[in-house]
Amino acid sequence: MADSAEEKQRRIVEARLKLRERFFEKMKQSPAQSDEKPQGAGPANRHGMPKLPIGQHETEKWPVLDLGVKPEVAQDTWKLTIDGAVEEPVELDFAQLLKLPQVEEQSDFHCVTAWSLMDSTWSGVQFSTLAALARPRDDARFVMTYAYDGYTTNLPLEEALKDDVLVVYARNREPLSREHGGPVRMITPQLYAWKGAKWLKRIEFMKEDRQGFWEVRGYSNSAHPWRDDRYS
Ligand SMILES: Nc1nc2c(c(=O)[nH]1)N[C@H]1C(S)=C(S)[C@@H](COP(=O)(O)O)O[C@H]1N2
Ligand SMILES: [Mo]
Repeated sequence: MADSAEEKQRRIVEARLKLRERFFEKMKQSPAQSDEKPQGAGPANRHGMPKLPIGQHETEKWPVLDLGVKPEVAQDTWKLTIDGAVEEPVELDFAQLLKLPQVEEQSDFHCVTAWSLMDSTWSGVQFSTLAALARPRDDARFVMTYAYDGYTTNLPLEEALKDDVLVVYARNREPLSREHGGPVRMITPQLYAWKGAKWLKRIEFMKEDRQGFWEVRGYSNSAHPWRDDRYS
């Protein structure tokens, strides 16, 4: 008999939290390091340096990570809601997303489970463009993103507004497949990849920080790969 979705998710969470335990064991065996410079082999933005953050290895094939469910969201029924602490709540469909200023950007994708997918070309819209549409109020300082599989993840506004944080629909000019979060997902190249929700459904601007799915379960709230900042 097929496992229930809850059972599947429970096992995924258990496996990922075991990785977290192993990381703490390793940390205990190594001396403390200063946070004055990023821990890794290249600059934080990399800019052409073929180097990885500490503890990461490069992958050629793009792995799929989720909570055991891959929601089927058709491009022509996909909708994105932007609300919360904003002047102008927005609802966008795919055609409207395409009418916004489009960007194509190369960046890397670092998963906390230690693989990095380097040099992808992403097509989409900057998060900051979507924010500009909704006009966050002065007291908005954080965002929560919600996905069609029930996943959530939170970000400080200053991270979300970085130029390379995109809401994307294509990688290397191929439409995003369902398993990778198609039709539309978010990417956060300067943070671990769990901060980018696949099957993006809603962006909520918040005055106070709240934690998302993995953050509640002990992943770092800040999630900086260049500081080896994986778990809290
Ligand atoms: N909706 C949703 N988004 C998600 C996840 C998820 O389970 N559900 N997993 C996160 C994690 S841990 C990673 S590493 C990346 C994985 O994206 P990929 O499956 O395309 O490699 O998506 C992130 N976004
Ligand atoms: Mo991940």
